[in-house]
Amino acid sequence: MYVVATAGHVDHGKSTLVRALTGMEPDRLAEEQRRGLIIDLGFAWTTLPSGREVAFVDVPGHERFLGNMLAGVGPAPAVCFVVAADQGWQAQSSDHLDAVVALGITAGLVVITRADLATADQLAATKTEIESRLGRTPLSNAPVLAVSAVNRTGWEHLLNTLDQVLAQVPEPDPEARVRLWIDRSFSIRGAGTVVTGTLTAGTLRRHDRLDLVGVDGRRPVRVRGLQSRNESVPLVTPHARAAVNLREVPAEAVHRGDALVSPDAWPIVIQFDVRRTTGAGFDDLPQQLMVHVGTAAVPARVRPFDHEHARLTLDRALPLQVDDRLVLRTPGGHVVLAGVQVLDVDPPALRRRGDGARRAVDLANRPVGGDPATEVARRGAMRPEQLWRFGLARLTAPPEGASEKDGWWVDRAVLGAWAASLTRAVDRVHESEPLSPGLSDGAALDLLRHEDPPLPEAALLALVVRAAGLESVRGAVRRPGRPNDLGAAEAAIVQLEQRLREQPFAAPEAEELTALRLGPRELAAAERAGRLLRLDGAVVLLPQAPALAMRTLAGLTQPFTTSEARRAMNTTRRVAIPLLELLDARGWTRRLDGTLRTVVR
Ligand SMILES: Nc1nc2c(ncn2[C@@H]2O[C@H](COP(=O)(O)OP(=O)(O)O)[C@@H](O)[C@H]2O)c(=O)[nH]1
Ligand SMILES: [Mg+2]
Repeated sequence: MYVVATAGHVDHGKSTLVRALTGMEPDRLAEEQRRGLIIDLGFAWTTLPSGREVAFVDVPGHERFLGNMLAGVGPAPAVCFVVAADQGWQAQSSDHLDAVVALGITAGLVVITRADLATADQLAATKTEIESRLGRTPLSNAPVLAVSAVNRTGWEHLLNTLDQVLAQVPEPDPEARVRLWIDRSFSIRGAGTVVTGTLTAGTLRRHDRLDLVGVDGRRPVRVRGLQSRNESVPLVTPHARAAVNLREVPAEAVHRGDALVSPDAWPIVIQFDVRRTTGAGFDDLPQQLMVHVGTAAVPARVRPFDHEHARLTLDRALPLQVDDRLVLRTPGGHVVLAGVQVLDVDPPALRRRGDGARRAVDLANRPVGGDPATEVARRGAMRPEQLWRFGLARLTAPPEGASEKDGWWVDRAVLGAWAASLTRAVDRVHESEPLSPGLSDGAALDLLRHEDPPLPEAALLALVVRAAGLESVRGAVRRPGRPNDLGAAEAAIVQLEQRLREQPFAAPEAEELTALRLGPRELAAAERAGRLLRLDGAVVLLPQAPALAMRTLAGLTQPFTTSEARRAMNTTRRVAIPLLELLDARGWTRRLDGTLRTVVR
């Protein structure tokens, strides 16, 4: 199936043409039929003599309904531009052409209608005007033909031309991820919520799980049933008009401008950078605008970088990708101000003075379709899926300057810089704290997260450690080959350990520690390494001392005095008191009064 949107000034014969082509009534609302003016979108379809199926999205021509017109044309792959022979080019002919050009639609035809109402001169003048208006647009090669929908003159030529134009519309990709911009939502008794839209890529299947991206963010939904051309179908392939019956969501919760997307396949974007493609430059645009994309219309703030480039911040997030075409319009205004193309859906924060100007240069140098190498270099490391999500060319190998490592595409220069920075920090630690096991993983991550670019994910630390030729042992990054001991203090600690194993409660006096060159720093390092236990900072014992003390104390008559305990352990009050207090604190002994304790059993 092919999908064509109409465009053109009000009362030029768009709806009549669609009706004559399809035999269906595109003007849906009773009010519209009464007023003879369509204000919203109409839908109709037919099969051309060639067998080609075509659906029409009929749009309103009145300037007040430009928003609805944009929602109809936004997702359409081709356009049928209508101009009345007897009235010639009019104001909304220009507005609609601006919109079509801004949306980047290049496939289409121009139908001069109401030919029966025009003189030969009027017809010729209308044709000349159309050709000059289209001259400098991407539609300059679109065929222009005249018909009467009333007496069907030029009809066969119209059908053939439509057929040829559609044959040239690029084949859509049925394997692509889905993004169905919703144009209607209603509920049907017995079926529940039904939404409709133009499927331009990807395949919709019954029972599919999708994400609904709407005003309230993203929510998972399930496809209960599908219809195309009013018939139930198990799947819908592009291009097509699709009606999707959804589970898990009430009709009132879905609106035009919401989108059904493949789960986790799209960046849901609030802020992005764009390049102007048509219309006014950013120096001449207001800072508050209406952004139209797909069927959505969302207020946005503009931060211009230069005449051609700007950052847009939306009032709500939308599923967008690189190269999407957007229309900018004043809020409540009836004209298209400019067309823009999305360049970056994950732009860097602007912090310092001059960042905006630098960004303008970056964006100006960006090739159409994006540049994966720049994207990877800017972040240091990316998963290739992320690049695809942004809508960048689907590379199967890392771009120049990057390598594949553990499922990441890593920029070699950035990895080198991260590794160098980590090495410097580790060396600083080894130098200033020779007894420490190295730079803790937490400190290493903190360091790399403050680099430019920052390390994007903690899981990448191992990669940087490896690239730096360092090693990570028990939560610390260090130079490999460093002895697994306390360095210069090791021999003294071993000596002390040996003595304490023979006399577990004979804590060394200050002079002995000085002789062994064990100062507070070395003792603290030994304690951190689980080799010694310090009580009150000065009493140094083995970590096993409390357990050994318990064995001795359990052999005493209960309860016991501090002196009895001291004698049994063959030690001094300096050691016995803090040791007994530690046992109390651990709940291994209990204090009965000022002098008596008992072992807790
Ligand atoms: N004589 C004649 N009238 C036409 C033709 N096409 C449309 N009209 C009339 O023009 C008016 C506007 O047509 P309509 O399709 O509603 O225009 P739209 O606003 O562009 O959709 C209606 O009164 C139609 O009957 C045509 O080919 N010949
Ligand atoms: Mg109409």
